[in-house]
Amino acid sequence: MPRALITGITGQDGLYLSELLLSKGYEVYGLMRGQNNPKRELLEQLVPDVHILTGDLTDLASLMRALAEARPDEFYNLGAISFVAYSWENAHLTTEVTGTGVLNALEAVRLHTLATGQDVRFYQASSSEMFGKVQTVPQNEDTLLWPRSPYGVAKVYGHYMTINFRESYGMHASSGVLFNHESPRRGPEFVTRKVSQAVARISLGLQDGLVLGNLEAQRDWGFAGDYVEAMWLMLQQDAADDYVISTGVTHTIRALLDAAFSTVGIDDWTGYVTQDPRFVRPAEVDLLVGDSTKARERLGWAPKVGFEELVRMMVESDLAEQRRISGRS
Ligand code: NAP
Ligand code: F7E
Repeated sequence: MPRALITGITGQDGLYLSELLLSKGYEVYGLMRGQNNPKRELLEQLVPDVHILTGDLTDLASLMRALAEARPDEFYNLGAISFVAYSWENAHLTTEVTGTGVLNALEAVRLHTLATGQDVRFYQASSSEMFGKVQTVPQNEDTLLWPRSPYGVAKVYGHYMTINFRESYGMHASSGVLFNHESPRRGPEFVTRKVSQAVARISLGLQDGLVLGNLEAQRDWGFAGDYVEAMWLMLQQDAADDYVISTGVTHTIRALLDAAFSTVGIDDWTGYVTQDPRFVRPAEVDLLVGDSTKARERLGWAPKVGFEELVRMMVESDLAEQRRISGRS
């Protein structure tokens, strides 16, 4: 039975990846931080077969302990401070967790292999935010990186450190440059879930309107369930490498609003949405659209869920949740 250790187990991707690996017969271990993590209950409810270990990406010894206990064949480093807007206000902390945390994870794996002789394949959760002020459209594995946020800068560090460990120590370390991927499990601070939750509440008469920032930004949004499959595929290859994972189709926030409001029968949303500079970022990533030709040709990976279906899935899930919470039909 193969064994996997996942950091960021309580996050959106950690949940989907653990379900995927459990369905493939893996023994799954998940690293959870904090002495009383509020997400523990949900984790135990959704994936009761995951073995929970405590630890933190900023604490090398805790990672070493987790590795000694899990003895994984595969290590998926999904843990990060992942909210871009927050990273300007907490730049140093973001650097420590999202950037230096990758070095800690790589070092822990390298030292574990030296001590035990066990080879561990490593996955790093890199991000399209690294492309930032995009130098080509669409973006692929050769596009120059030009991050626009402390989060993006930290991810660039982790990305190059992963490549460096592969080249310096021959580690099977792969980096997935994933474009935005969403789901009903997306945190409510991200724009897709903020919109799907608000649209559900507005249609049930629980909320009057929605306040957003920049409506012109464009994102290449896919479904998280599809993207974790790409992570797993990368670690099944003979040689480690880097891959862009995306749908190749981009939409504005306005198009997201069109799709979400139309799900509840509202064609003109302008009366519900206002803009506030509070949600506008100091530097924006205007146009993200990925080219996943390499992943398609070498991994045989392609996204299954399209934009409209994804948005409908999220709004319908939030409608069900809001009906349950409020008792309204
Ligand atoms: P998420 O829902 O925000 O989950 C982040 C996870 O990291 C949570 O489990 C969180 O734990 C954990 N974490 C935070 N600080 C930590 C620390 N100091 N030590 C250990 N773990 C820590 O993010 P996601 O959407 O699942 O994304 C997974 C990974 O992919 C992240 O690295 C993200 O940056 C990257 N990524 C995401 C996307 C996307 O569109 N979703 C795209 C590209 C790359 P708590 O629950 O305790 O906070
Ligand atoms: O913003 C605009 C905002 O916060 C998307 C993370 O998973 O994907 C995610 O980062 C866009 C931006 O995601 C609001 O300005 C407008 O242009 O949903 P988001 P993100 O910043 O793209 C990447 C790939 C990651 O790696 C990250 O970890 O939407 N926007 N108005 C808004 N965004 C938010 N959050 N809230 C608004 O009110």
